[in-house]
Amino acid sequence: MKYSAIFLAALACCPAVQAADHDQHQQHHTHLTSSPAGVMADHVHAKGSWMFSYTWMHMRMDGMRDGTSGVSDGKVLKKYMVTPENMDTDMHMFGAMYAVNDDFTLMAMAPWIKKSMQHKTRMGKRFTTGSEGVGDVKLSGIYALSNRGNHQVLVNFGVSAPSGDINEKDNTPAMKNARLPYPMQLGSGTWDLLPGLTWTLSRGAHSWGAQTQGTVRLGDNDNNYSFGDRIEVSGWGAYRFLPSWSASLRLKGQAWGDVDGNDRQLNKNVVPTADNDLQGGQRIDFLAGVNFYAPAGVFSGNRLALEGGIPVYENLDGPQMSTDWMLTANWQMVF
Ligand SMILES: [Cu+2]
Repeated sequence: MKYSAIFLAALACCPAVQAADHDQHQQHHTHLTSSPAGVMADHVHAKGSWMFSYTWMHMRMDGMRDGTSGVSDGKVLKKYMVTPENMDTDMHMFGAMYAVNDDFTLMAMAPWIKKSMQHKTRMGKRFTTGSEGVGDVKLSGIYALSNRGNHQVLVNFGVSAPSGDINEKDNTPAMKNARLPYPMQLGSGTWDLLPGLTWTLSRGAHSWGAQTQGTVRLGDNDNNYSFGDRIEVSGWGAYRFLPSWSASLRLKGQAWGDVDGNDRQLNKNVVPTADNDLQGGQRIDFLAGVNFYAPAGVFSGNRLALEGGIPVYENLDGPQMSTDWMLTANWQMVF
């Protein structure tokens, strides 16, 4: 009682504290975090509240790599008939979150994916293949082991359903309607487990977070293979430089395995993307982002976030396509 009286007295006479309290109240009310745009499932919501989100992700891949060094087209074409030159991936992800109670939030995510890959043949001819459609739908639960406003420890567990197509086809110079190689498919074809752990801390205008997430494939898909398991570890810091704006820096490391088994409609001697043993790797990305929170009023509860990054380390079972840069834009709306 005594402390709260002192606190109230301080509130009444100090505009700075009032502002800070208002800020905290607003953030608490809306549960919009200062985590970067590319970080998902990093928070829980207050009982009964909903969040809807839309995320657009773009990834550009350019050139080939074996281990940590680049490999020229010419070198790849000495062994293979075809080499990929570059690839663009766009993902439009629609998400919904619902808080069953203050410590447990459900999350669903449905992606629409578009991929395009440009190739060069040994004869010097160029061609492009594409795929587009629904990806794997993910359902998860996020449970707060510790949930004290400015400090949270969350455990995530989810499943990824095989809703994305693994029979994508397109025309190549050698064949009409050819089965596209592993990186061009839209889903894994398997049910996957998605365990994760998230830690976040905020102190005034500063906030920090760390997250690890796994993807564990269950069994083989209908085309006789499974994608490699994946682990991601991410750490970030953010700073609120204006009441409605924050900026973030993040390092994200990930490792993923080769394809286990192989799609019998693919010929691994033609192009390296069709070789199940040339799919695994490790990568560390450096990312910078900015978040905007709509001030109180009609748009209160809305957050817009943008994050872009480049790899600073890449080690691939190659020759395999090398990542050039990535960009994520995200809109969140809390009710
Ligand atoms: Cu949310």
